[in-house]
Amino acid sequence: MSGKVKIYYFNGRGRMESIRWLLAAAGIEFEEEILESREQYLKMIKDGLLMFEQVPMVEIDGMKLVQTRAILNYISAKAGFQGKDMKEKVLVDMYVEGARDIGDMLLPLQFLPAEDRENSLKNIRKIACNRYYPVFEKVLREKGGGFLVGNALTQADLQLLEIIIMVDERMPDILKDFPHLQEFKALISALPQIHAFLQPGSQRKFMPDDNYVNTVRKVFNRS
Ligand SMILES: N[C@@H](CCC(=O)N[C@@H](CS)C(=O)NCC(=O)O)C(=O)O
Repeated sequence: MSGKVKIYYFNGRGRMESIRWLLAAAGIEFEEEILESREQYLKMIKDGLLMFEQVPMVEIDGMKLVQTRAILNYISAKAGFQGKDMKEKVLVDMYVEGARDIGDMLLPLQFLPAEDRENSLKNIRKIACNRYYPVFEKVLREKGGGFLVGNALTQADLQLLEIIIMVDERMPDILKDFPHLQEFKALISALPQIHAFLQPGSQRKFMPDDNYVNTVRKVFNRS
């Protein structure tokens, strides 16, 4: 790999967190440029760093990559996290997108007025428990546990674990009726690179707070 990987985003999870997970799981070291001010963001645009004037942006292998899914797929391909053939890859992609459906519901949560968050959480819980978690539970049950696809770690395992942990943080009892998901969570969390990433002091970010939301609004000049 030419040069060190550098990622450009806010000091928070948002769309960058899955990329951090993937880099950590792949054992690829990275440094972060934390976006804090509008001036910094405008300078990045002026300098031609952001193709669509958006972050996440990741400098890797002499390229400046944007678009979250494209970045995730590139790192996954490098790390061998895409399954062993096309049929495994399409399953990986389906599971990743399914897990991201839940992530996409969580993403705007902190940006909602405080009084609307509770309702939104209830809705996320309902959808996760009735639609998405049963699918993953069934996949794991029928496989007899282990990884979601094939016999090796893929992007699907990482994406699902990230979502499970994020949802757990807000609803700690949500896995009670999903024994295979509980087992999966324990298994993948114990893999050495993941275990290290889950420890305090790693490059994993915390749940978004109002400070994070205010910074994002300031940088993008939004109310
Ligand atoms: N499709 C893009 C969307 C990226 C995106 O919307 N990023 C937000 C921050 S999380 C952004 O830069 N917004 C600024 C803007 O769109 O003006 C991706 O998946 O990376």
